[in-house]
Amino acid sequence: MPKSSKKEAKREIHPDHTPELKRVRMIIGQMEGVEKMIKDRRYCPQILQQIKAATSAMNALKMEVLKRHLNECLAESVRAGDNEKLLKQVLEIFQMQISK
Ligand SMILES: [Cu+2]
Repeated sequence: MPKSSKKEAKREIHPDHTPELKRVRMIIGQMEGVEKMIKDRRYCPQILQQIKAATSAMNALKMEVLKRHLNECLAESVRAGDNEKLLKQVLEIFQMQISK
């Protein structure tokens, strides 16, 4: 995220992502499961399966946060007719997808 964008993000009011906390807690539980499996010296593919499940849950979480951002933040720019801000927001999303 560019420096000016970070400052901008701090000043603005953002959507409530509290509904996503359920998924966050589920992922934490899955990762604690991975930790336990590693400590218990479980069979590698079983650990990989658990990591795969957590990765799927992370992707679902990512989609929910993105969906809310599109439906609320970008929609607000559309309503306000602020095309410059809208383009910045769209570009920011694309940059996140490209840079890993
Ligand atoms: Cu947003």
